[in-house]
Amino acid sequence: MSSSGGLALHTKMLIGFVVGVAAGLLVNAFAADAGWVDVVTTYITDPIGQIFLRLLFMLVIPLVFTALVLGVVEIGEPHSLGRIGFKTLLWIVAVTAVAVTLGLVLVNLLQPGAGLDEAARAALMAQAGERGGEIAAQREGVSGIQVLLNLVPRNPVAAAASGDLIAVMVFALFVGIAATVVRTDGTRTFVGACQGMYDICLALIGWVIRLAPYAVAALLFTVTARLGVDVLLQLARFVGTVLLALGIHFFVVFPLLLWVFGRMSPLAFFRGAQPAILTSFSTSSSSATLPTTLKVSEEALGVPRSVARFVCTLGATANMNGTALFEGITVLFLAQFYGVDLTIAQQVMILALCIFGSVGAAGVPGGSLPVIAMILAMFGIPPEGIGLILGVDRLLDMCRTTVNVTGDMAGAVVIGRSEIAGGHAEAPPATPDRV
Ligand code: DAS
Repeated sequence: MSSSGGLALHTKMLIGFVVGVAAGLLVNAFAADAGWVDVVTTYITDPIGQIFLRLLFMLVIPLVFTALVLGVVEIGEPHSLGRIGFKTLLWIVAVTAVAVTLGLVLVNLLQPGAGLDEAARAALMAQAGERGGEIAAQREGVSGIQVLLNLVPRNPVAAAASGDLIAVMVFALFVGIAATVVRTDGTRTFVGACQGMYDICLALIGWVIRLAPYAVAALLFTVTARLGVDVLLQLARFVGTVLLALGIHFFVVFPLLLWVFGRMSPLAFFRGAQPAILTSFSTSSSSATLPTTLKVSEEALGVPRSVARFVCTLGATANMNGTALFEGITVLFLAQFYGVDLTIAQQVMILALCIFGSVGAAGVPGGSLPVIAMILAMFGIPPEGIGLILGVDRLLDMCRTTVNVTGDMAGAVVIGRSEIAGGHAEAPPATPDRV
């Protein structure tokens, strides 16, 4: 999807948000108990929202499975310099884990979703419960050891059928490793088929996301007709929590990593990275920014070409610190909003899901929404809550994409400096843009 299409889409989502909220507030103020409201929500707005969510659900398993298989194969490819591949994998997992942890700590501290009137919350859950409760029931009373055993699926097809996303992810990692080690015509054909399936999923996400403005209006109407203006206050707190977390990661975590591991002045880095930072903010797409990311990394930040090309290209689809942080905050915010208590063990599971789930997020506007929908359903949190988030997704997607791309460049600098220090690569010749 082109960046202009993304901007037009986000603008339409914003319009859907305003229309849904305005209509919902009017109904809440003047006709909250009218019989026709239940008819409208039951036969019009709720089905529209459900169709959109089901279309997202439909894509999650094939998207995440193929993204993880391809990511592992790419890192393990001999041509991709195994040493750099290992350093890139380490960077992706470690820095994404920091991002998600930061988000989970802040959403637990600030509790942006708490405080809803109990009766209103019960009404929302009653409407969504038959979808959220089933999955949650499967996980009640599961011991910590059993949670670990469940990570390895006895039957990957059954895991996929029951929406057990983390078991599917573990299976995909095993398949990716085997496809890298066993090199036959058959495995190469299989990897090619995975690439084809991944490309099809990206195209389908692009089509499904075009329905988002209508789903936003329908889902927001349903919620605001019941809750009134309170929901907007909670939404404002959600946006503030996400922006605070992204800001800390961008202005504190990245400078620390660059200074300690990249031995590079953070100011020099941000000065050199500015063109890619501004492009990612305006396009909301890591993929659309990739040409600028590569140019800036090699010319302004002095990253050896072999490192820049591998780290930035893989990072554009697999290293999404901002997205992972956003996924974690969104899941916990909606758990608070609907009154679903999550144990520490469940939050650790969500941490892992967000780290690997961000690998499965597509580098296009709204690319993370299918994974979020699946994680919500896994923990008995009504996925309808995505409608709330969609309404404010434009600003948040611009900000999290900026963090994603900046994380790719910071990783390229740290790994590039490590390769140069180890004598494995030459520092590229200085250019006028060099910082
Ligand atoms: N817009 C995605 C990207 O391009 C991020 C996301 O949807 O979370 O990085």
